[in-house]
Amino acid sequence: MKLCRFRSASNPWPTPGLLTADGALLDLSGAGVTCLASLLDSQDLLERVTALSKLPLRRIPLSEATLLTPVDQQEVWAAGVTYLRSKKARMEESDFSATAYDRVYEAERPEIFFKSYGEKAVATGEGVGIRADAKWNVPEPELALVLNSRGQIVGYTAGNDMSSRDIEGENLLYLPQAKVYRASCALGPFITIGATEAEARQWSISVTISRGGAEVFSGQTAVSQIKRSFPELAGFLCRSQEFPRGAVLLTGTGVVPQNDFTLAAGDVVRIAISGIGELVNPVIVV
Ligand code: DO4
Ligand code: MG
Repeated sequence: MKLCRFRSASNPWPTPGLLTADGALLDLSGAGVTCLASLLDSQDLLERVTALSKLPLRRIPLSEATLLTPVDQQEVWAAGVTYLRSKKARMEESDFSATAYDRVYEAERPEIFFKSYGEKAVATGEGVGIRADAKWNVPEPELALVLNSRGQIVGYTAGNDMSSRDIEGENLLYLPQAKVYRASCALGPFITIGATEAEARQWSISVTISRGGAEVFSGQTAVSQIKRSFPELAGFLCRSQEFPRGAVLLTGTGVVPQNDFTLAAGDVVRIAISGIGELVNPVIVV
């Protein structure tokens, strides 16, 4: 089952929705659900959403809805160097930091960094940013774990952990600047609930980048290639930490364009995760 937040012509407020089998959105606000994060916090989420799906709620054709990010006020964090491909790419971009990436890939403790406030993340259709002071910019297509306020993984969404590779490569201490800036995080469009980790590990992640209508990069990976288990990543995020509104954890990238590739303003990045849907964003300079 897939949850989202959307706006429609008849309702300009962010509204929680459930995607139906025939591709419409059920307006969950008609059943008193006004906040997706609160719904995700339900003790028995699957049972609750199944019950909601049977109610005679208003249906909005997907083509008439504007999909928003599927997060409210959750913090967004990101794990890094969880795929061999990511470790290799980081080691290539920086002699200076190469051993740090090598070590963290093997270490018990994963790399985890703060990425965005939920309200700053951008939705499908909105611009993702490349920094005006960076020369080497790439998207990072990632599966994102959605956690409730009890630290339980309750769903999955797609994410783009936009990165400035020249800034990151210059000095590891510049990582927050390479990763956290305006429109550096895209999320959505749906949160898939009810899938086990084993099922999610069957999914594929693909990214295509087009420029002036022509494809300039495409790549693919499999969720099964993530080195660490989902509870391991979520467990480290929640150590000595609390998320009263829940959290989102990007799980790292397994697709990195060749080293001579950089994004340009006007490019369109399409990230598709087989169990979730497609996140599409034009690139803007910020
Ligand atoms: O340490 C750099 C960031 C790693 C990352 O974002 C990833 O592997 O996806
Ligand atoms: Mg990343």
